[in-house]
Amino acid sequence: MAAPAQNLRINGDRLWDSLMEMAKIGPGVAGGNNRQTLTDEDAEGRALFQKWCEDAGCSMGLDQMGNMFARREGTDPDALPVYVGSHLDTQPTGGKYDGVLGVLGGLEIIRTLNDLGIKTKHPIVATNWTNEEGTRYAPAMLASGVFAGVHTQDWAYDREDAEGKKFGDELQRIGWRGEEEVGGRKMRAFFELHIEQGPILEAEGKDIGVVTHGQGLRWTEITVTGKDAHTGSTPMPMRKNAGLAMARILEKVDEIAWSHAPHAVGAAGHIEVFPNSRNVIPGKAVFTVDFRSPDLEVIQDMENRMRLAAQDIVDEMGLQIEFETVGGFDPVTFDADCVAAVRDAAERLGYSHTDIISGAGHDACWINRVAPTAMVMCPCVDGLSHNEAEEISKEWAAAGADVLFHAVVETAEIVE
Ligand code: HGY
Ligand code: MN
Ligand code: MN
Repeated sequence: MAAPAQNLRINGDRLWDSLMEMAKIGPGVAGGNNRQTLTDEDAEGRALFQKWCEDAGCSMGLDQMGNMFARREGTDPDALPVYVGSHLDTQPTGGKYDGVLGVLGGLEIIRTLNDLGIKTKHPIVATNWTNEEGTRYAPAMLASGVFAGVHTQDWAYDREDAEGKKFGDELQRIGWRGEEEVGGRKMRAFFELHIEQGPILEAEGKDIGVVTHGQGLRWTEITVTGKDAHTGSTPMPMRKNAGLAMARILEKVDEIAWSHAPHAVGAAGHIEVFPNSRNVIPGKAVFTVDFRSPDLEVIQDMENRMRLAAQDIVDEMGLQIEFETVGGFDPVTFDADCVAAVRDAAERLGYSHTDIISGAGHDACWINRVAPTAMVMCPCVDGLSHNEAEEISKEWAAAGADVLFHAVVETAEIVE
């Protein structure tokens, strides 16, 4: 396949302006974003993305999970399209670039092809996957998971948020539930541009991460039940303190992750105690343990040891415990040809690059099950993400989008 000419680049200023424009929707309180899935802010961001795509001459497809597919026609309408995208939903205290860079990077490819009057054989489809973050509705990557056949749509529709609102009802309420069956689309390939969300690329002075693998993940929601009681008048030996049990279990989670240093990680980001009153010993604690590693056996070892340790802790304290797996996927190996297209593009464009394993989960991890898939990463400042202070440079954004452009267009085959 003919590669785009070396000097072909996207319009970095236009990409940056679009990022800043999208960041105005669902602003956080400290310069980032709170545009959680299926909120009115998510709906507003979707509408802006749709307008931009239609302004770029795309037709918009929308499936029953709210996944958005902006199609730029190729010269061969029967050729399998090349998909490129990520997610517009954010964490509650999210940054301006996590996910958004990948969606708007895909749109920028289409805008640049229009500017240059370049035709491709294969159509190109810029994509927004619903609910990648999994914060409001667990698990993460929910809609790309339904698309890839990992979850049923009915199960996804029944997922509830903290207020008991169901995913399917909220998708209907914001007006972004399409008619199209989920998962019917066949892809020639899928590419996703994403910020690294870790420190490696910046520390090594590399512009581009060529993502060869994604580490696996396990989310286990744990409910510990003790007994609400007065924090003042209840003698220590009589207490059934669920909060204390949670603290001891989380110490074990940390110890177990460290035992598999340097690649394994473990923590709990979701932590609740009930009734959460200053003078009541918590009778219940609910928290989600997040274990990750590039090695499936390590993930399984961490999970098994954590469950045994947690059971010992609650048995010794006379409390009850329940475990529920609420998310997870095995380590991912991306498609060698797509990965090579990314690496060759970085080389051709003269960007410094290194192979990297993704620490975070991405929609690409599920789409890799149904289409040849690869990812491009750019650095982020101090490796910080899932924090409103998340920051990248305009140059990093442009470099990542340039490499994405070359990999996508080479795969979509330019028609001279
Ligand atoms: O959890 C993750 O890795 C992703 O950011 N949703
Ligand atoms: Mn993301
Ligand atoms: Mn994220």
